[in-house]
Amino acid sequence: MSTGRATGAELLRRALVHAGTRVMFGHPGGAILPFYDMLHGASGPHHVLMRHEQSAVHAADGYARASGEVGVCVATSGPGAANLVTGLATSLMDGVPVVAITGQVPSTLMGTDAFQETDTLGITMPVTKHSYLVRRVDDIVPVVAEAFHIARSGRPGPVVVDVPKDVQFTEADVPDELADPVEGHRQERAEERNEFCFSCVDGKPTTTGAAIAAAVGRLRAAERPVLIVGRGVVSSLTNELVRELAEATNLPVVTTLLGLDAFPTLHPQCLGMPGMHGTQRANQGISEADLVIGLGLRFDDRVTGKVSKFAPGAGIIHFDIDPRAHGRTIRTDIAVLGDLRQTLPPFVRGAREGYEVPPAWWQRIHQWRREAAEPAIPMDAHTAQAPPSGRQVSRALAGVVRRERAIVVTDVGQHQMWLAQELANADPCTHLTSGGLGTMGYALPAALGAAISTPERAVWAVIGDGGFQMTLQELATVVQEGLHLRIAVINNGALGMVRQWQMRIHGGRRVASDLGAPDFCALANAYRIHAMLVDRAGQLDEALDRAATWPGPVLLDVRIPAEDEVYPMVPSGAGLSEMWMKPPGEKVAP
Ligand SMILES: Cc1ncc(C[n+]2csc(CCOP(=O)(O)OP(=O)(O)O)c2C)c(N)n1
Ligand SMILES: [Mg+2]
Repeated sequence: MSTGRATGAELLRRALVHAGTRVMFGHPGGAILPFYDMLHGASGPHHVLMRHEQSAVHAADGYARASGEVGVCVATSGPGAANLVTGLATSLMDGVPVVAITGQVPSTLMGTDAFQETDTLGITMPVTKHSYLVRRVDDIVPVVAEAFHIARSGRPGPVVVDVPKDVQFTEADVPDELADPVEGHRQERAEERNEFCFSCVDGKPTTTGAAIAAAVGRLRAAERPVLIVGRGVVSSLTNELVRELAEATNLPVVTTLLGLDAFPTLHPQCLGMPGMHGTQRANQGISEADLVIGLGLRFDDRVTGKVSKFAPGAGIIHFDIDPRAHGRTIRTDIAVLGDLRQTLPPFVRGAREGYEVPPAWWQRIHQWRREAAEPAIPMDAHTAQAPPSGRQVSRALAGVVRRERAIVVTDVGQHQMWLAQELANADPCTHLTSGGLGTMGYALPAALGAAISTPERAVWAVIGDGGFQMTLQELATVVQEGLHLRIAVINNGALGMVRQWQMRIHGGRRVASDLGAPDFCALANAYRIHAMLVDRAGQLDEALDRAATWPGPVLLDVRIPAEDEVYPMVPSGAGLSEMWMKPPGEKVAP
């Protein structure tokens, strides 16, 4: 039985609607035009015309991170599909659910080097959870359903669905299931179960229940435990459980870059970010711990520093849904495999029965906190006339973001690290950044996607002058969609993070890291966006307040000195306890 006939292109549109897609981000072209034709006069999904396909994936990624739903993007064959690659890799690294629809040349021309033909399946397979080439029109509906399932189940990630043009034109029966009501992405994800998981204790496979019991036992014996939380906590919506665990046991909590919104930054138990630009108390805490419990993180090299010096005296317990993450970078004593929504509750129940972190451990941590306390930044008539420092700007931005309970999306570089160090977030899904791939150009399109998915929240995009110049064409999309985005370009006239490495690690030899700068205000004005120049510290607060209340998109060109550097810093190859608190050679504060 069927509910009529439709072309493959129309089936594709209906399958997306059926999967809960309200918005998709794309850029058209010949091989995907039958699909675009079906959008003419259709009730949905709403299509946002991005100015570059890389931005389309980043926008879908920002949409997904801010809302917890699957982000959808669309591109044509050949150059369109190839432009998706960086965005797909970004989403894969950070475990973000995205479905990308691509047009392909007609089946009869495939393999002939046809106009705009690329092997999309081959190119995208290594940067996705899965890629499909749909050869038969009857496969469109089930493949789209499966693609959404793969994108959001397990460790979420991107999936590509490549549809040749002739398949889009072919007519077929409309399957009955498209008549069913749509449940919405978030709900379906919450109902998933991980019933067949196997875990490991001291290298021996065991059931997840036994591993959790062993983990509780290790915690009870711990004198200097540290909890590290990552993005898995945010994407599994277990923030509250983590807070319950921490508060019931008084555990110190370290939050990775992608876990900064997994636990309230200003909570007295929060030690901040670990790793290359982490806090002293987080890195020192890990280095002296006798037990590290990781929840939903990958222990990547930016977090661990030199692996042999990572938590040298600690047992490691690692909860993660992705079996590949266990033991990949560091030795793991207890690997608990599964969704945190299932594995965390029994662990929390066991942990809260009679265990509390010994006071001596907190005394040690408080000592580091006092040692590294950042002094308030003085502001007098003289300093008010000088350009603000990177830290000053980040602190002010963190303040406005906190007051507004805004979503903040950062790009990649020094500004990203300063803001991560200053962030004062309380809510999940409010700090978006490209952590794993470190993709410059991410912030503007991702912020655009977040603004569309979460209209009830203010959205700030904080972007370096280098990264901004990689995707700034999306200012046009911001205006076309009428989004009230607040954009702060942290302008040091340099590829600041590269410059810092050249200054500190490559003997001060600067090559290809000085940018100069165009007039970003004039550029914003060309897109009909209101813009303000901030080149004196005394202007900062007022400019941020005006931006926060401006009734439309607004851009701040914030000039900071190119010489500003991010500290603490763990130089590559060093252990976490060997961090530099100040530029090497300068006197370190006692
Ligand atoms: C697409 C891409 N190319 C190159 C890099 C390497 N990289 C990391 S940080 C950085 C400099 C970023 O400069 P800017 O955007 O101005 O930020 P800043 O560090 O100055 O705050 C570069 C080139 C990258 N992360 N991504
Ligand atoms: Mg810069």
